[in-house]
Amino acid sequence: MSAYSLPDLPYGYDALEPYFDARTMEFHHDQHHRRYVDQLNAALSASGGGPSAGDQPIDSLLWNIGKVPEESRNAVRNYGGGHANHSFFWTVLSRDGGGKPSGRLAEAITEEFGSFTAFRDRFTRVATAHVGSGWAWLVQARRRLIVYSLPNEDSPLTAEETPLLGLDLWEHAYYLRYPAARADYVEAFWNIVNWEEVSRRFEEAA
Ligand code: MN3
Repeated sequence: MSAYSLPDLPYGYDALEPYFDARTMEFHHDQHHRRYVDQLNAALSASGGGPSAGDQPIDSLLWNIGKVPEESRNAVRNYGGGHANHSFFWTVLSRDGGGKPSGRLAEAITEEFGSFTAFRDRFTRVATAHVGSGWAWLVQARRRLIVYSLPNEDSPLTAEETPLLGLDLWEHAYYLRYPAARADYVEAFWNIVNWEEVSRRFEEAA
């Protein structure tokens, strides 16, 4: 069994300033994300994750979580989820982000939610109202777009749903810059959403 590894951030720690601050990004990637990778590898080498754990991409391990032996399924859900969610998160953020999606994704959002603004309001409400740690998600499932939140590091992939956009709602993601004010963090997030990457994922899932 080979091991999972921490991907590099696709930009510098300070790339998302002033919306996401450099200290939070460094801590979030180098400490939190690394810990999920280490804990996942430790759990898999202790109890085994099935013959192909470690050799298949983390996203497919989660998609097929039913095939993971029961004794390591919780570790895969939590630590594997943490690894997949953070790896995903870094890619849907960009200093050149913000604004609105275009093309087929924009059409699908309008069709599902009525307008881009209605979608953004819904996602913002879900993210702000979520109690405790977790993530807000826009997913593609059975050819529909759905917005919801999940607790802890649960990944939409374990329900065979494809994440298109996600926002980390754990306090470690925002408390340095936005102490106890998640709503300000969610508002800042819209300025750095990498819609090009979200569109690419939508096209791939469609
Ligand atoms: Mn996090």
